This record gives sequence, structure tokens and C-alpha cells, in this order.
Amino acid sequence: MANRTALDKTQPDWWKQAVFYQIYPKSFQDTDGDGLGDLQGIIKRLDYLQTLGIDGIWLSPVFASPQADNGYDISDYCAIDPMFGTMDDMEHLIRAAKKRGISIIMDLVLNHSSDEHPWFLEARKSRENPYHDFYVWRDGTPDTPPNDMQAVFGGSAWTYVPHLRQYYFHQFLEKQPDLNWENPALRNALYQAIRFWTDKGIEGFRLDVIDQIAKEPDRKITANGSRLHEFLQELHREAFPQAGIVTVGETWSADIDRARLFSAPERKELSMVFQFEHICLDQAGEKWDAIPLDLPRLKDCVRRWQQGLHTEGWNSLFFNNHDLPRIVSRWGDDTTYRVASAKMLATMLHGLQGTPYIYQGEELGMTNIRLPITAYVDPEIHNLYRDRLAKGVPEEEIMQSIWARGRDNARTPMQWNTEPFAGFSTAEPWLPVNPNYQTINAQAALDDPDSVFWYYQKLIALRKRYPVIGRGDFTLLCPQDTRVFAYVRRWNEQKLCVICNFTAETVPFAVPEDFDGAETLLANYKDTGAMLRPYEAKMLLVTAP
Ligand code: TEU
Repeated sequence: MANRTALDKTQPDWWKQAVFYQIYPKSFQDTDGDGLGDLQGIIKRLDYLQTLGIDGIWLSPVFASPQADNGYDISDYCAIDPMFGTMDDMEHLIRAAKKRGISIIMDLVLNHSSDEHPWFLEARKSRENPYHDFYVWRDGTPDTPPNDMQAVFGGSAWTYVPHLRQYYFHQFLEKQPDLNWENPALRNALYQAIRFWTDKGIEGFRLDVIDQIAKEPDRKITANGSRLHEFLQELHREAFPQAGIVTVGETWSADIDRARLFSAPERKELSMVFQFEHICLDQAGEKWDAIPLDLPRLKDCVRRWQQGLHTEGWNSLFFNNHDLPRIVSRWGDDTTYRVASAKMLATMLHGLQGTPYIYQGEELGMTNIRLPITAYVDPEIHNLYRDRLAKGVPEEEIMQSIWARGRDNARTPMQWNTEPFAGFSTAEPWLPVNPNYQTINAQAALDDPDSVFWYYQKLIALRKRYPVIGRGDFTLLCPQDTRVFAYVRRWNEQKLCVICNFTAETVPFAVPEDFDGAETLLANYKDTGAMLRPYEAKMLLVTAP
């Protein structure tokens, strides 16, 4: 099979056929020996990404930042953080990637900035300062915040500034004050920053918590405020006038109806949503409280989204990102059946309609890690630990939650080879390397034709080769089966059947008769049997005129 079919990026909706790869730069590749990844490191690994066959990189934030939340706290939208390199490095990366057919998608945080952004430094000087209104302020006294809203990472969403006798609003950390989208001058300043990057050849943006920009704290509304769609349409008009810029909106609040509003092409808001319904099914309320995955619920969720957006909107396909634990540890088996289950999960996801996102290391079947509390860096983990300890939750129980769900599971350094620190750096990395790097690493994967890496490479190539994957409709098979996830996709004369055993058991499954004699496009076991073996997955194709 051809290694790579370049996409025609002159098509305005090229991203519908594309596969993206998310890089968390701090953990990808260090080249200057400070234990932190950098832009030169990404340039060094472009050949690896080209071999995998991806079309674009979602680059987590590399803007100037005090790094209170690993760059999701921006202090200058038009500068590169020195920790990652220089503007020259960034321009070099854009060019070098483009040469390989890879677009760079930057990760823009437009809901809030850092409290060290010059706008905020000005804003907090006085109520009369022209930048004051760039943020969300309410009057108050030191011990009575405007209301009881809580920040996502714990604690009040309001922080008092004594000399102003006002509180500012922050949905995330105190160091991440919310921007006031009601102010047209603020909106224009953001559009200018975006144009700065599109002028440099940036081909798209992942928009952090974009459904939360139209907040209305007086009504305790964060997501889906009344002016949200108006703001998104203006953003589209003012910041992305050129065709072909892709926008991926992180939308925790999106149900299918809202996702249509965000992504229906004629509404000119976002190219696609990045929504989390499927990945929240194994939790009871808070993400820290895990419950077993109920497969029929997952299947029903996927069916509703596949059918609900078909021809009406566009979805992202993902199991992982920098905020989520590793999928092979979550819904697969990260010991005995690590390779088989990583491939099975990839098959289930990459057979669907939407734009797939591969998070760094997912293509190697990288796993979760278990660290002592002191070794974690993520402020969300430390806040949880403190809060739950204070509530009397036993420490062992808190650690179980962190090991299963903490964000640092995704952020351990990329495992490149068996050298010290997994080839990520020559120095002690900012977060420990997973000790399993001796067996799980990119070099080992490249050397093994049966690795998870080459399986992903084939899945990417199949999407390019068979339009049924990108365009077909969706029919769920055996909705009540608690072990097998199987579905059929149809497009013109192509018919695809995807069959995945989500368990470590051998289970029966009757392949639909119309797939008798079908071609096996891909499978994670070499031979075929009457039963489905542990985590067995296959993709079958029939072409009938
Ligand atoms: O995440 C949005 C968000 O709400 C997350 O904080 C999510 O609830 C949490 O990770 C679940 O554990 C985005 C970014 O992806 C995240 O890395 C940032 O910390 C956050 O926004 C603030 O910018």
C-alpha cells in the first residue's frame, strides 16, 4: 500500500480527509538539554511524522507564557516562549512541515490570558485604565465574592484586587483571568493576533474552551452564553477570511444539536467540534470517579453522533489528548494485550466519519504512569489532592483517582528509544519518563512491522484510499452486545464492516452475510477464526456495483 497520498489542500474542506497529530511540545523532544521539549525537537522529528502519514500537527501552546498551566496561560499572543525557542524556529518549523505536506495548527486560548499579559497588568492598575474592560470585573468586599461560582481547577472563580475593590473572574486558575468578549476592542486585539499567525503560514487553530467565551457570570453561565454564536461568526469573518483555514473548537458543552450549530458549514462558525461525550461515559459525575465502561452506551453514543452530524456538521475523532489518560490503560489492557488492544481501539475510531486526532505516543501504545504525589506537576492534580484530603477521603483512594485520570498520564515524555530518558532529553526531564520505555518506544516500533505504529500508518492510508471511511453513512450492528462493537459504513458501491472485541475473552460474532468473501483491509490477528479472539479487530470491505 502506498505510504502516503498527499491531500489537495487547495480544497477548502481538505481537513475532512485529514488526520491530525497532537504535539504537547514540552514533552515531545528536547534538543538543548534542559529537560523541556522545544521547537527544534519537533523539526527533528518531522520525518517520523511524515512516515506515520499525518497531514497536520495540532501544536499545544508555544506562546510566551509563565507556564502556570503549561502554556494555556498566554502572556503574549504574538511571541514564542523562550523555553520552546525563537520566532525563527517557529518559522522554520512551519516551512519544514509544509515541505512534508504537514500543516501546523496552533492552539489558541481566547477565553482567558495569563495574569502576566500586559493587558491584565494594565487592567488591574485602575478602573479607568483603557484595558480594564478587557477582563471581567465585579465590585465586592474582601470576604464577599460576587457569587459562589467555582473555578474548574478548584476554589472560587473570583479573585479580589484590594486597591480596585473589585473581583476578577477566572474559570480556571487565578493566574488565568477571563477575557471580556463583550468588549469589541478586546475582540479586535485577538483577531489581529490571529492574522499575525495566518500571515506566517499557520493553517488552522485549535480553539481552547471556545464555548466558554460568552460567559455571563451574573447568571452563572459559563458555556453557551447568549452571544456565543454571534461572537463565533464575527471571529470567523474577521480572523479567518481566507478559505482553507481549519478551526477545531474545544466544546465540552456540545450536544449533537449544538455541534450542528457550531460546525454546519453554512453558519460559518467552526470547521469542527472536539466534544467529549464518549470519553466521559466511564465516570460518575466528576472525572475522578471512574465507573466501568458500559459498551452498549458507548456504541449508542457513537451511533448518535455519527448519524446526527452526517452531512450536517463535522466531528473530531479522538480518545486521547493532553488532558486525558492513555486510552490503552483506560479501555484496553496495558499489560498482556497492550498491542492487540491498542490496535483494536484504533480500528474502532479510525473506521468512523470525522477527523481523527492521534495524541503523541498513542501510535506507540504508550500507557499511564503511577507516580508519588510529589512527582506530579499538573496544578489540577495537586488541587484535587488537597481538596479531597481536606474532605477526609483516604489518601490511597485519591491516588487511585490520580493514577487513573490525572492529566500528567498524557504528559510524560515521548518515548523515542532505549537511551537514557528515552531519547527525549540528555537531562532529567520536567516530568518522569515512564519506566516501560525500554520496551515501548518509537525505535522498537519502527523496527517491528507488527507494531502499533505501523498499524496506525495503515489506518491513515486506508482513510485516504477508501472514500467510504471519510464519507459513508453509519449503521450499528448488535447494539446490545456487551463485548463486541461492530458497525457498517456505506458509500456508493463501497461497504465497510468494522468489528472490534472490547474484551480479553474469546467471543462469538456472526459477520453479516453481505460480507461473505469480503476483502480484509486490516486486522490485528494474522489469520481469521470463527470466534473473535481477545481484543481482535478487523476491517472488511466489499465493493458491489
Ligand atoms: O481544557 C478545558 C477544560 O475544561 C479542562 O480543564 C478539563 O476540564 C480538564 O482538563 C479535565 O481534567 C483546556 C485545555 O485543554 C487544558 O489543558 C487547559 O488547562 C484549560 O483549557 C485551561 O486553558
